[in-house]
Amino acid sequence: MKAYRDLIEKVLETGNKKEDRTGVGTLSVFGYQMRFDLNEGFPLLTSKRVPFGLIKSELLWFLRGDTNIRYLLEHNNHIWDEWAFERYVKSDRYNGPDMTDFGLRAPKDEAFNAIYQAEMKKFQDYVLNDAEFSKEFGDLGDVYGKQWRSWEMRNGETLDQIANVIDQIKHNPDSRRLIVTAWNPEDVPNAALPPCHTLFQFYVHDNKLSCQLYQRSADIFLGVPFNIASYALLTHLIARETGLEVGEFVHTLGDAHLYSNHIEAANTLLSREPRELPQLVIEGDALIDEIDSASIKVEGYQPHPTIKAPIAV
Ligand code: DHF
Ligand code: TMP
Repeated sequence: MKAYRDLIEKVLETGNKKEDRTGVGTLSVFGYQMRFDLNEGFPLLTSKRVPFGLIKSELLWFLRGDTNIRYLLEHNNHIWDEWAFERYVKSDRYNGPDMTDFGLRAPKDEAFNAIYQAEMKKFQDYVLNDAEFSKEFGDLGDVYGKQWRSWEMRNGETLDQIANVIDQIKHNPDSRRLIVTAWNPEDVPNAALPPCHTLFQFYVHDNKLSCQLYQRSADIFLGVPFNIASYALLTHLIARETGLEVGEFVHTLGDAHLYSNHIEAANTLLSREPRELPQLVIEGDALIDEIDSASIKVEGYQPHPTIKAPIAV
């Protein structure tokens, strides 16, 4: 995972000071590429603990074609809560205390944070227990699950990009068109957060499956460790289903940024000695559409402790 450390160093040394949508501010570079040989171990960061369980349930959620956080909440996964909550508090239905800029205010204002946490808890309970509410406010709109599994076509039908790419990898492995895109310009305005991991391509050589991702926007400290492990896992799952070994994961970044309130955390991470990578184990032979979280494990993961950092909303 030296590639990841190099990225942090590069941004700390040469990053441009840049304001951003969230109001937090970043150090950012434009255009960067990392390569991970998936035969050298599973690329889950060891310099801080990265919660692999959350990565699995998020990927299985995408693969189900689901866009509603209800499934994530049922699996104790809260990584998308803020973006569903934001839509709710901006809607006519919300009549609680003012939540303007909750993401910026909560870390700085203890009294506000208590009120925000209480509202967020209520929101989560509604999404989990009230089907009608969940349908309306648990949904993130036209995000990954929809674009991957049921892209809307002009003729009114839907297109399953994942099933198609698996079929093409099996029957036409030399194809240069093994692409899945989450970026649907028409749907961008109707996504709680326009897709960050935008487009990926597969490549088959020597019986090995490689994957390259173009990520338009990359939160280096929080999002990127998840994104690397998630696409590494996806590559393993698709290799398994198409009878191939795994090759490389190539991670190409557009705006790669370190939020200004993550710099200290990033330096802590750099001060730590990297450890041996874990191994991925997938039990049984269930295919992508039936596989459950329990049959996917990492073994030998002995990371340094968690480093907490606030997420920019
Ligand atoms: N917004 C921003 N600003 N950065 C992101 O990385 C991001 N990622 C999203 C949605 N919006 C985003 C989806 N993925 C965490 C990691 C990935 C992710 C969302 C959140 C995160 O907070 N990770 C914490 C642990 C969280 C937990 O245990 O619940 C971490 O320390 O890795
Ligand atoms: P943006 O839409 O203004 O680019 O903000 C999205 C933020 O979320 C940005 O910091 C990148 C980050 N992000 C990731 O790094 N990885 C992800 O998987 C997701 C969903 C978001």
